[in-house]
Amino acid sequence: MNERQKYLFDLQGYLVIEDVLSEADCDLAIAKIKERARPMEKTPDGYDANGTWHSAAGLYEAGEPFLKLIDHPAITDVLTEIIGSHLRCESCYSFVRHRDCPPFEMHGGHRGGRVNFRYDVHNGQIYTGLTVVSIALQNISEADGGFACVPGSHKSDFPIPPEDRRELFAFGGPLVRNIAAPRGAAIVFTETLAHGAASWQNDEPRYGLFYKFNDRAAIYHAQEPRRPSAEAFAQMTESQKCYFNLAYQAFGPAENPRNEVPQFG
Ligand SMILES: O=C(O)CCC(=O)C(=O)O
Repeated sequence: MNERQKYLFDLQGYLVIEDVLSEADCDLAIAKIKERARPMEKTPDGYDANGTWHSAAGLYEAGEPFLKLIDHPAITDVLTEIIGSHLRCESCYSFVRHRDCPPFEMHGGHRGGRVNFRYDVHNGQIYTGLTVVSIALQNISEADGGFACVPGSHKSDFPIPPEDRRELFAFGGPLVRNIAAPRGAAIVFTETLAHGAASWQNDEPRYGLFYKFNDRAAIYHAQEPRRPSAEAFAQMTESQKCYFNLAYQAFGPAENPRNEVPQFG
């Protein structure tokens, strides 16, 4: 993580890393997501999806480019600096959203959430928890909608007052910014940041691709249902397999005391 990245991440709570995937990788990812996408009845907020939200899972089984994003150096260079030296990949999925879809309401936005939702800096070292890597498989402009956040809100010590949420966390409102990203970029953001997704406003659907990372010793999502299949593990390197180990830091079994060798696959 270079000084510019550190400055921007600390200031904003998110960072856009360009040129993570090539054009060909983006095309391949979109083609594989299209094959796997299934309609969702409800959005994560419980809105009627009305045919505008689809999701795709089991992406590791589809091979590249999904596997290389588990430990892509341009991404892990940043994550190991802001989360910790040993990482776990908590989940990987795609949401495909069509024009005029319901939003993904704003969530997060203060650092009082203990291990998974925190943000601090001491002696030049950033400490955060659950972190999202959102891959832009298309060129995304602010007018398109999609990922939106309140830059800087990861440092807030206070939750938003409930009576002010509707006004202050409104998409297009006074605080919330839509974030543009070029094709092939990764948007890295801490879940502690106030963020969500504005309704998509482009005729070409948004093929969102998301990875969630945590310290290997911490956990947010249930692991079992998200663990890659045997078919997926068979395609991974030993280093990639370690990202799916159970959560512990040290004093593990004799053959893996510091959680550095693959536990599954
Ligand atoms: O669709 C998006 O970009 C927002 C994703 C999001 O809110 C999350 O991963 O928690």
